[in-house]
Amino acid sequence: GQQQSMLLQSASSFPPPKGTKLSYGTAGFRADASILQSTVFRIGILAALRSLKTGGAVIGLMITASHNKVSDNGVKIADPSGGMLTQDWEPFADSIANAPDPESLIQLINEFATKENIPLDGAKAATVLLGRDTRPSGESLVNAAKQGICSVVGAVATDMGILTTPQLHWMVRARNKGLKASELDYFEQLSSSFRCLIDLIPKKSGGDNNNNPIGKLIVDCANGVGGQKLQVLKEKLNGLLHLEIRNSGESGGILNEGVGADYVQKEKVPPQGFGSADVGIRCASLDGDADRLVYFSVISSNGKNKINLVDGDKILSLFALFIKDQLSILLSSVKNDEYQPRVGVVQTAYANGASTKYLGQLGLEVIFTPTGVKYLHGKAEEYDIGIYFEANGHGTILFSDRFLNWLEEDRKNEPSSTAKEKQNAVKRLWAVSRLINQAVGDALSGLLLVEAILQHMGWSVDKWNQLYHDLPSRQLKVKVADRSAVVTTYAETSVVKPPGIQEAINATTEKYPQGRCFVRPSGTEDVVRVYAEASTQEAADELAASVAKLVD
Ligand code: 16G
Ligand code: ZN
Repeated sequence: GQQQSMLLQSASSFPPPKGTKLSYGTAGFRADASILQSTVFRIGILAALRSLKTGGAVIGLMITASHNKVSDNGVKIADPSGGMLTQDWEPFADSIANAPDPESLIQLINEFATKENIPLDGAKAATVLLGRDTRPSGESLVNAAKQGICSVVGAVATDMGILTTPQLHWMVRARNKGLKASELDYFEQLSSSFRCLIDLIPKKSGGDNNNNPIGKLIVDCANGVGGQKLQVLKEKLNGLLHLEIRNSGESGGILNEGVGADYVQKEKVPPQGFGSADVGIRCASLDGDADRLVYFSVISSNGKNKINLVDGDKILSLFALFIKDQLSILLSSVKNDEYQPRVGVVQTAYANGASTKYLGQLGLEVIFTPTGVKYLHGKAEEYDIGIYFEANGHGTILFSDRFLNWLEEDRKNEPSSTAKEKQNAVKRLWAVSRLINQAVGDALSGLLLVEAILQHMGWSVDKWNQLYHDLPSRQLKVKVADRSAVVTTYAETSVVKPPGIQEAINATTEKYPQGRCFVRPSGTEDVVRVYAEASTQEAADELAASVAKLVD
């Protein structure tokens, strides 16, 4: 009927690229932007179907290739919760992206719709929100997505323009919860909850808290979308945050080239535009779509500029420490048989061993999952307060409804005689739950939470960095013919295939004090990655190099 001819007609305008097989991967489809028109068009169709399948819930479609080079682009889907697309739809995403012609595409869609009971009669409405980062290819790819969405009868595409990835996820989540969900609402919620945390900082006797005691922050925005959005927040915060924005992309730098969180974390060097004049100042880097955040400070040694890196593990540790402190204030008078919120901290094998040890010493439960936000997020959801971070700077804090309801009750029923500090702890946790983006890791909301906690503690970046000392580590990548030949288990810490490799890795690792090493196939590139950790940098380098030879 009408539906079939609409699909057939629009699909013919988006022929798939010849000779490339695309895969949805850890973070959606990514490739050179020039070959993505057809893929994005088809994922537009998928997004509309996903909305129909979920009873008309709002779905997000984001055009970005994050920290990859400016000529790349990509597409990924946000589910109704604001989280990543459910994994059981990934095979469908793969198969429609690779369908060779319109006829086979439509056949796949019909089969899937039947199997999943998706009504294709146009009787139901579907809504997809679209966002894109600052890549020049974004606009035409958004148009391809719109055409895909609109070729499903009853589906409506709403273009939200240029956004950070986490903003789009936040909006999807808010829309589906019936909350205020515009970009302005996002900025309002972040800035008001930040303000609230600052207002709750215990006043030192005699002093006042208004002149931020920890000095300015300089932010490298990767020449991407984070720059313009951070500028808005800065204006809203009107002096509460002493902030200098660099690499905003507005004065000519190239997206992700020698800048951004991925570059800084992997290369352990200052980004472009940072140098010896910045020594001692607190600095941060966002990635190209502002869903990753790392901090650093510039150090000068023998005339060369290096950095002290404060990575995702340390952001996680700061958050965990703060949450734990506030909870213990709150729970100090709670009887044992009352509700005891469970806190879980989620990491991957890339987490520095020293961070895992530190978190354990705080008495927190630490859990490991494979790399990729969908795994960490899913695990964190199992707790009343789930805190997750990848070392690369992607992470957030999730609060269960049960916990937030309990907090709200507690807040209402707290007798006025209760110690003021306990009331304040309630308010702080409440503010954190509003400041942090619970849909997905968000560099902007994470940055504000770091800044609020550092001000609360009165800590410099160096003081924070000394929570524990990172073990020296090394990452390498090995180009291989077929990365899927390497299969891992136990949250990627152990190789099951090819046989014999894990034994060899173990034998090599044993030779190094505090040695730890694992290999895993990348989810985003045609490589196998090697990670090694040991008591000295030389040892970590050597261990990584020896193990790289084993997989070559
Ligand atoms: C993607 C993932 C990130 C992961 C990285 C690993 C999302 C949104 N992003 O960027 O979490 O750390 O891939 O890349 O899931 P790799 O598999 O190439 O090492
Ligand atoms: Zn990113």
